[in-house]
Amino acid sequence: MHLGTTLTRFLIDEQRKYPSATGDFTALISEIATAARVISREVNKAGLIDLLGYQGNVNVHGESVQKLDQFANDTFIRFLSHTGFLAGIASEEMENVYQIPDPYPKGKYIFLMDPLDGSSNIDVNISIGSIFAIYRRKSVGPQATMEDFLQKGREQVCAGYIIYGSSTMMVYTTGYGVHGFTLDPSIGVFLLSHENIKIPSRGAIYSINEGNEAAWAPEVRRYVELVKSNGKSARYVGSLVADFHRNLLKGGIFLYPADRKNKNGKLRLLYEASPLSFIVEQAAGKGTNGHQPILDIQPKALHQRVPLIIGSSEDVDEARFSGGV
Ligand code: P6P
Repeated sequence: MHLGTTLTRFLIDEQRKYPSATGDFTALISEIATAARVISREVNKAGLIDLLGYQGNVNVHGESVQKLDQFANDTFIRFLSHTGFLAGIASEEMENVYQIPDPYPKGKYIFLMDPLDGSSNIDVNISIGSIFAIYRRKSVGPQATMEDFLQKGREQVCAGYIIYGSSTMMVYTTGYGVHGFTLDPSIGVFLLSHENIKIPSRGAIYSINEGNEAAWAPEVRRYVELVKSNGKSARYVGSLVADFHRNLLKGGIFLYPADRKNKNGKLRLLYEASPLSFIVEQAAGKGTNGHQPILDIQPKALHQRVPLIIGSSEDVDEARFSGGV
């Protein structure tokens, strides 16, 4: 495939390549990309909010101004509800599952998302991102059930993220490799910029919040000392998608382990760790909780947290932790 191909053309060609692929993904991913463009526009002008006369939650025109993560959540729902491919949506921004309302048809997939991760970084102009995962539903009734959402990450049929940074990029996999598309804002189209991404088997970067060192388990402290003695560089922006994306392209390891403050780590299993682990495994990397592949963990609750060690395969193999803190 030629770099610069549009996302739509790429999806159509992928659909032709894999007879098992249905047009559902082509339509779903296209709608996700549309939602991403709308969110990107809002994120990019967020810094101007004050200059544009937004006071609190109301702008100069009397229109309500939502927090950007709520806006992102509602934008994905607005663009995906009507497609007829989804039966329900779960989100970090919503305590409970969102059931696709009538009159929209209920589809055979369910969608999970962190609609805008790291949104606290917006006002300091650090890259942030949206993360999503798609599964086939297991239930057959009129509404999606919790069983549909509490599936192992290994069951994902699609996972991706959008990073709103110096450029807006969408990276996704449907199990046939990882592909990256960069938004050309002048024409509002995502263009293939990174085909079949593979993460180096070992990297020169480690990413962890060293401010938590006092709360780490001794085995985590020993590992971090090891990587420092091996000359790895510390890179940590405190925005999961930005840290993950950099390490995916350059190689390296990101760690948010369990510690005495966060017994199960801080990051969420279903809509952060699992989709990024599906992507990184498709890119020949690994994602674990320190001793088990993330994708093999049986979820027990929608918003459960999990320790996350993710990145270059050889680096993740070295970072094995029992989980005791
Ligand atoms: P800490 C952002 O708030 C976030 O959820 C992730 O994007 C990021 O990786 C992590 O938290 C940073 O957490 O505790 O290092 O500030």
